[in-house]
Amino acid sequence: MSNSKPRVLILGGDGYLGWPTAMHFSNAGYPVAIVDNLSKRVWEAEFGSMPLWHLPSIQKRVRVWKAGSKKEIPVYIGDIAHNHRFVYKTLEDFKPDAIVHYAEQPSAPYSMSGREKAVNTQVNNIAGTLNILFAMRKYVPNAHLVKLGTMGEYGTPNIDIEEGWLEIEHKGRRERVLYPKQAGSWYHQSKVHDSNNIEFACRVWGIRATDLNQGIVYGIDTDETILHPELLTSFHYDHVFGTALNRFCTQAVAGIPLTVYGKGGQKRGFLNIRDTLQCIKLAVDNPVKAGEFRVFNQFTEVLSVAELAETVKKAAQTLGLPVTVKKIENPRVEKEEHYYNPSNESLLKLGLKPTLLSHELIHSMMGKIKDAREHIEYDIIHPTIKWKHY
Ligand code: USQ
Repeated sequence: MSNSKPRVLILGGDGYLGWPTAMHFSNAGYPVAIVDNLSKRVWEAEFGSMPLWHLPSIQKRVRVWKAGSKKEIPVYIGDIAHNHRFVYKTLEDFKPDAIVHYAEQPSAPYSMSGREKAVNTQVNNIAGTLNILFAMRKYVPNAHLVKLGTMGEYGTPNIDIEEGWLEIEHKGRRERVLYPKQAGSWYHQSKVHDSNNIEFACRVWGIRATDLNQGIVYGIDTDETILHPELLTSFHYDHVFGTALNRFCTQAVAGIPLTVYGKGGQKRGFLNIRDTLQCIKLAVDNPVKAGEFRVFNQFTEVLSVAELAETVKKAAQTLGLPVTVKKIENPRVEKEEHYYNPSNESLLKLGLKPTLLSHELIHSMMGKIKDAREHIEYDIIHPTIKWKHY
């Protein structure tokens, strides 16, 4: 690679993580472009699950970014899953050195809400990734794919979770295999299938790829979103797209009990949105060699859902907010008490400096949520999508 900064293409650049990632690279002087088909905005509308605050269009946000930073972020609007010609044309035109791939349907409940949504999720995610792989082979065979996978691909096995690969000994012989997957939703399964397909493309075509098995992201602000009110990113607290901590902080501000599903002993890896940006940058700055399928587990701390709720409750109480935690019937099929010991050494070795969950951080999130309090819709908080139909 030459001395100049790699050209970074962000797929899903209109999303919660894609937009802050695009600004982060742009701020650091990397040539950046965004690809998005705006479908997340449609999926939200299907459930009436709108973000807590109005999100300016992606075109508006790149204009605001340019006005402040004097840096351009071209936007390619198109569908990577259903229009391979669009993908080919975009890669031929922008010639990325790194492709950061967030352009997927990200919600487990969405994917579990019926046949149509399960099929949409898997077609969108798996076909989109396949089209990217074919386009890379044809136009940018040396580019590095940085793909967002999920910790949920592994499930919660009763053995330690390694980073993507497992050394096994079977009947006296040894092999390095992809770590066995026990995903917990059609969405998480789509990421498993993506990982298998990407590993195959690396093995057969010599593609370079890093699969980032990310935990549950929380947070609102990054160094770039705070530069202007219209550079903000999306924030969900609803039962379809809202994730645990973002939901709990909103519930605390709304004055309703925190919705712990089942016993709350479900353990997960969590990370702050700022750390997502650090991790992506570390992956892009440290590319893999041709043919390598590298997997990093991307989270900074492990907490149970009950511990998470207690942390939010205590932080809220120091602000004088009386918060209660309510264990409600679990709409999902998942272990509620289990062993969980995933490794996350690789990104730490590359230099990741974790931003750990603190009362200060929760207070800062609650401050932002409080400012938008009148937009909270109580009807979209309680979970109605069940993994099993009784
Ligand atoms: N949970 C509650 N109460 C709630 C919401 C969730 O107890 O109000 C529990 C769930 O039952 C689950 C855990 O919290 O055990 C996590 O749920 P979540 O909705 O925060 O996250 P999840 O569905 O696993 O998916 C999210 C993102 C997904 C990403 C994944 C990372 O939506 O895109 O891949 O986190 S991970 O969980 O590590 O697989």
